[in-house]
Amino acid sequence: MPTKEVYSVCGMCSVRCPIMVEVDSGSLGFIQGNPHDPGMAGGLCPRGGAGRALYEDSERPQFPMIREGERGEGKWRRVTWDEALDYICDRLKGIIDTHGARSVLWSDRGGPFADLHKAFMRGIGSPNYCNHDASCARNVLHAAKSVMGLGRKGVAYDFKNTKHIVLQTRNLFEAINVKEVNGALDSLAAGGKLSVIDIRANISASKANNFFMIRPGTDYAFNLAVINCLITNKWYDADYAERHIKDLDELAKFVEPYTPEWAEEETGIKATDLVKFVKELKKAAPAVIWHPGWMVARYMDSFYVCRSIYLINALLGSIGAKGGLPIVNKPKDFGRKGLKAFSDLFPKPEEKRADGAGWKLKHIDAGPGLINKAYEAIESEDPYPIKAYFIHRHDPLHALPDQQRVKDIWKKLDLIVATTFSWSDSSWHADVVLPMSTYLERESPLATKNGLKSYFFRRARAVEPRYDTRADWEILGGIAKRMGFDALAFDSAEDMWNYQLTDTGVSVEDFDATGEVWLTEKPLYRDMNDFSFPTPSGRLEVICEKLEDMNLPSLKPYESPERPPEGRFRIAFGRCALHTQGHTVNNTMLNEQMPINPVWINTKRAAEMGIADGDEVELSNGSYSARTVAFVTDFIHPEAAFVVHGFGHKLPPETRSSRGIADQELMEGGLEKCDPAGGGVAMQEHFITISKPS
Ligand SMILES: Nc1nc2c(c(=O)[nH]1)N[C@H]1C(S)=C(S)[C@@H](COP(=O)(O)OP(=O)(O)OC[C@H]3O[C@@H](n4cnc5c(=O)[nH]c(N)nc54)[C@H](O)[C@@H]3O)O[C@H]1N2
Ligand SMILES: Nc1nc2c(c(=O)[nH]1)N[C@H]1C(S)=C(S)[C@@H](COP(=O)(O)OP(=O)(O)OC[C@H]3O[C@@H](n4cnc5c(=O)[nH]c(N)nc54)[C@H](O)[C@@H]3O)O[C@H]1N2
Ligand code: SF4
Ligand SMILES: [Mo]
Repeated sequence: MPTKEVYSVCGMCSVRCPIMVEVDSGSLGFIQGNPHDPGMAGGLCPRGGAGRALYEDSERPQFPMIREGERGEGKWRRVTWDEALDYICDRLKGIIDTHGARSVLWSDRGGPFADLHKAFMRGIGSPNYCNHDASCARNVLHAAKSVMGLGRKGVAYDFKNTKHIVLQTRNLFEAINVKEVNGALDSLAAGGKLSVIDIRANISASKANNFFMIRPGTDYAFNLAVINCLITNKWYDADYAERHIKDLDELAKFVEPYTPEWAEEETGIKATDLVKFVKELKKAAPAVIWHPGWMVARYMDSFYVCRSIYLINALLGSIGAKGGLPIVNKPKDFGRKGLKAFSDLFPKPEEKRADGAGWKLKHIDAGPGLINKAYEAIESEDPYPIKAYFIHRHDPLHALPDQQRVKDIWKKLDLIVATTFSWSDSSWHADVVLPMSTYLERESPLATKNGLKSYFFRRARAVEPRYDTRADWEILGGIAKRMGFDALAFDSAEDMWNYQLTDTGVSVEDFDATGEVWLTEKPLYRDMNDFSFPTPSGRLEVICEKLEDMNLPSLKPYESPERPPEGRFRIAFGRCALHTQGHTVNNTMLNEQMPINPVWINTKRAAEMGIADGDEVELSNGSYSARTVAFVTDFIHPEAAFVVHGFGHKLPPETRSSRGIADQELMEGGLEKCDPAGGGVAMQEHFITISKPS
């Protein structure tokens, strides 16, 4: 049989790059970036290349299981799919009879396929669909909405055409999105500039024209001084501001005290360097991308840092501009119909959300809500009891701070169902484990990627499941059928896709050639003279009514972050190119490349403690401690200790993933610490010690 080329979508992280998978007589061959997608240039990141090791991994769950012993004890009974789904539905029906459908909670990883999950929750009749974003980009989303009325994905990053990229708490070249990296490299090759504001010199900094090593948690001070500098020197785009920015005078008044000289004291970055940098931005404007950040669930003021970034982009005229943050188009902007939503199959539940999003917390987007607030509701039973919990492609015990606290809250749940493709702390702690086929062995619903050009894309099944695992549409369809909302129980992936393609003028076969169906040939840049933002005023808003109504300031005065107490460090974390969150550390190929997460320590502080590069060290917060090796460097701020997130698992079935530091365990009491305005968990508000084990 000749080699078959299957066009599909990577699933090694949430970016979902287009891929081409070679399949030889039914067995998995080489995986590469989709050569037909110009943004990919055939390339993949190392994790994408390691998909094969996930598929082959015998240490992932291979069949459905029901818990026999205590939660987390690891005593499982192997069952058939019918037994597992019957068991879940029996329990679910009992819970719904007693507590109502609203007592069912769902959380997932979000993303383009989540419409199926939302529809599932509608079918159940519960409003409590949550995603993981309180621990990721919620602050960015809310900041975007408060300024532009658009979500963070309502604007694109036009890397290819930009003249100056600013990365602040954003490590583009290690926290990877392949198309964005390729676009940014094109811009740099064409003479574009890169500035990095970070607490350490990461790989992005190694490519930068300007690197500012900022004191951890003082980004808001830096940005207020940038705004001050733009306004006082009249370096902002006055025509754009006149047309698009509301309440500029209030912003000008607010930033008056926040001069570059004032900021120097806070951030450690010289006022003269800041001014020089702002002058460079003025020169490149409006083709500037000051990235608003991605993983910003870090500080109590992270939301305001993001807001200040959108305001800086606005002052530079970059929002809507070519080479800046152009407005994202949807299928309708190209005269095309979008995919039919699964959520349209069922009415929206009328009950209020348990997490308070959209009613008690009026400024919080009710779409995916806040999972940490839903946990508060589990504990308090206010506004009502939550008794069943579906954890789908989500590992909250690893992704949220203070695992013990979360486990204690979960004691109030009568049923925990985890759907996962690798073992995770959360699936190990569930009542039923439903093993999902890896992205190479399953189809997903069709999805849309919106941008300057929009397209539909398809994840196809490249190979048959190696173990007794299923696709999510098969799993959820199986439950839907048993629970009596059959509309979500599709007989085949084709049936599901055909439903989605209703009236779009596109057919399933149209995906065969490249896996993608483009809805336009040419990128569309909106004419900003003609554009109104979807805010109450139609303009970019310095003062946001929704916040003010909640007694939250639109312009929050700066508060200096606490310095670490004597002998302590602020715990900081991030990503590396070789791993995805907590779910690749056991991957044979990636673990071989990086089996442990060293801790970055500043040279001077390490010397004071007698720690040399490569020494074994212990990190502790008093109740949790773990060991790793020291990476001693001048290139990290002395107040911070940095580790890559995702390590230090305690999972019996996995033999490779236990080394290193589980940074989330160093955040005792962290579940309750969150930015009240943006909703993000503030995970870098914790101090730890580092010592040499005796
Ligand atoms: N302390 C600390 N906490 C953090 C972070 C940090 O840096 N430090 N990072 C935060 C960020 S940015 C994020 S996005 C979250 C990430 O945390 P989560 O949202 O929990 O996401 P992942 O760890 O990517 O995946 C969760 C689980 O889903 C499973 N999985 C992955 N892909 C699939 C799939 O396609 N199908 C199914 N069924 N299962 C799948 C994996 O096996 C994994 O166990 O954590 C956040 N929490
Ligand atoms: N390889 C890889 N790529 C990924 C992922 C992955 O797991 N692995 N995950 C994806 C996901 S879910 C997300 S959310 C994104 C995350 O993308 P990013 O948010 O860009 O990634 P991080 O590495 O978490 O953080 C970026 C930088 O913030 C810095 N930082 C920490 N504290 C501060 C501070 O106080 N001030 C400043 N200015 N900087 C600070 C860190 O040193 C780090 O270099 O990556 C995505 N891409
Ligand atoms: S960035 Fe890497 S791991 Fe993520 S989807 Fe793309 S190729 Fe896969
Ligand atoms: Mo994330």
